[in-house]
Amino acid sequence: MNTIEEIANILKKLKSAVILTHMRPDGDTLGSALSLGRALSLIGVKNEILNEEPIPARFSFLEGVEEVKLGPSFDAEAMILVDVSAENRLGRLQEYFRRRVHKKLTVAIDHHQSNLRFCRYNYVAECSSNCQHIYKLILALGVEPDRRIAQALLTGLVTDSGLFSHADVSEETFLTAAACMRAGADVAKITYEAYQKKTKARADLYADAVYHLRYFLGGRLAVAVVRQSMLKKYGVGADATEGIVDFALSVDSVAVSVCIMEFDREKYKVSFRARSQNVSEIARVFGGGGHVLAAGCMLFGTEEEVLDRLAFTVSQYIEA
Ligand SMILES: [Mn+2]
Repeated sequence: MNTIEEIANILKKLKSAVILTHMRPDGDTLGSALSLGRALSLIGVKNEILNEEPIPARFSFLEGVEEVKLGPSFDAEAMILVDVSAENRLGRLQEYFRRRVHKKLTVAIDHHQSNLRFCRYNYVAECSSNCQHIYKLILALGVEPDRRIAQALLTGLVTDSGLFSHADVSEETFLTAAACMRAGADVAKITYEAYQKKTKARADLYADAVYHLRYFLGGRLAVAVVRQSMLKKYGVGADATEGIVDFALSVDSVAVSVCIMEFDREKYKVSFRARSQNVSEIARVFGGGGHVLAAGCMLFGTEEEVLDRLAFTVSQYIEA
């Protein structure tokens, strides 16, 4: 693995770069990309940010987010991946990456312990949000964060930490947040816009999923099910499921909470949360990965088959 200083020295020498973000973009991958992109521009490195889909409206308050593109507009010297733990997390941009990976300089900055180190240069260390790493990288580039950089960084810090509530929040998380505040970031605006605010349709989906939570293993496993029919009924997209799995973990008997979202017939996107249990290990059984306390995978089959497999596998890990 490389150090932040090594990564900074590589980036400083670039003429141009494309910054790649992960599918179902969140505040951390966008905050990482927007702040790093701005810092690179300030030191004269031409760059653009790509995501496989249009950015959700709740991030439209972030300056520069309107310039995030679905595909490249120039042939960049390097590809920089932020908050991307595996190639398949790029979604449709995976092919773009694969076609260039042997010709271009590739750099990854990530905070997922499951990161596969698939770039030429990698800085990977587990922490609360990738924006913590990006803050250090920006300083190593010799850039003093301005208000726009601070706002993007704090968005990653706030959202990935669940409003500074997760077990991996550290002293460094708060010190980085303090530096963002000093540079003019607006924490109340970020918290409301990127984390709390939801449409009524999304609130309705949330209420429905929470009302129908299913419990297994004597209440230690809670599963929220979101079917295609529910997304249609409330007129919301897949990103509307965010937060449901966190609610399920708040029930006092629950050690592991799961949200299964049917994204296609008999195809489920599965999210795990825990307070102490290593759910990254459980997700890996199904070919997924993530963080110790927040992970994900895909599962295929009918809803009952998926629930059976989940309950069985979680029972193998959970302490009796
Ligand atoms: Mn992240």
